[in-house]
Amino acid sequence: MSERTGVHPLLAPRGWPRVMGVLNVTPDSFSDGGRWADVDAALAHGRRLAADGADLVDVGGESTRPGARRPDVAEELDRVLPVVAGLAADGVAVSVDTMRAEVAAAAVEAGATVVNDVSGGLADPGVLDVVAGADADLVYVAMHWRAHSHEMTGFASYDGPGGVVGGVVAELGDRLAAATKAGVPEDRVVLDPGLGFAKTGEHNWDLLAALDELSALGRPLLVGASRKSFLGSLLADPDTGAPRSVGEREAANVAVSTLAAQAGAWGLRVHDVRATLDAVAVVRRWRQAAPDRA
Ligand code: PMM
Repeated sequence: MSERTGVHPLLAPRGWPRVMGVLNVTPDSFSDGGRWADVDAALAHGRRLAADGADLVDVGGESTRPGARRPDVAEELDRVLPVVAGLAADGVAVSVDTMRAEVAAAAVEAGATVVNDVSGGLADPGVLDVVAGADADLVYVAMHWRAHSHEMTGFASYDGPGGVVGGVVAELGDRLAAATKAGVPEDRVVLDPGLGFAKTGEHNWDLLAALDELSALGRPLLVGASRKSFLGSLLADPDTGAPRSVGEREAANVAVSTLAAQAGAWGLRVHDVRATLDAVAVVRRWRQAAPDRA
C-alpha cells in the first residue's frame, strides 16, 4: 500500500471544479456510443479532451444506459486497457469508469489514477480492495447506484425520510463507510449523486437543487449531467412532446454545469470540455467580482 500523505493534487481546494471529459469506449452508450469504439478514434478523442483542458479523461467500457447489456470482463478489458494505457503514456490524467475489480486493477496498472465506480462498491466490493491496496495514490469516486442498468428503473422510488435527497444521502453515506472500512482513505473519496441511475427526471432535479445537503457528507461532489435524458425531457418539443435529441442538449448541460460550479461541486463529468470550461470561467470571474456574495 502506498504512503498517502497530504492532500491529493486532484482534491486540493481551488474554488472551481475539475472537468472530467467523458470517453465511452462502447458500442452502445446513449450519448456517444459507437463513436470511439475503435482504439485510435478513442485515443484521438481522449487527447482532444485533454487538449481542451480536461483535468481528467474518464474511460469507460460498459454502457450504463437504461436496459443495457453488460459486456463480459474480457470484453471490458479489451475496450478500456489500450485507451487507458495510451492516454496515460501521453501524460493525460485518466480515470477508469468501471464496476469491476479486475478492470479497476488492470487500469490502475496501466496508469489510471482515479477509479470511478458508478456502483460505489456495491456491484463488486473487490473494487474497494483494489483501491485500498494499490501502490498508487488513487482517488475513488463512489456514485449513488442501486441496480444494474437492465433493472434500475424498477428501483427509482424513494419513500423514506427526506425523499430522494434523504435516500441518496443515506446510501452514499453507507458507500463512504464501506470504502473506508475496506481501507480506502476517506480523504481520497469523491461522492456523486448518480443522475439518472435508478432515478426519474424529477429525482435528478431534486438532487441538483440539494447539492449542499449532499456536501454535508463531508466529501467533494462530482456531478454528471452529461446530456442525460432528463435534459431531453426538459427541452421536449411543446407540440409533439418529443424529447430534445442528445446532440442538442449541450446548452442546457452547460447551464447545469454553471449552477453546479456555483453550488461548489468538485467536479463536472461532461462531453463538451471547452463549453464547460467557458462556464467555469464565467463562474470564477463572477465570484471574483463579488467574493463575499458568492
Ligand atoms: N454517468 C454515466 C457513466 N458514468 N460516472 C459518474 N461518476 N457519474 C455519472 O453521472 C456517470 C458516470 C452515464 O452517462 P454517459 O453515457 O454520458 O457516460
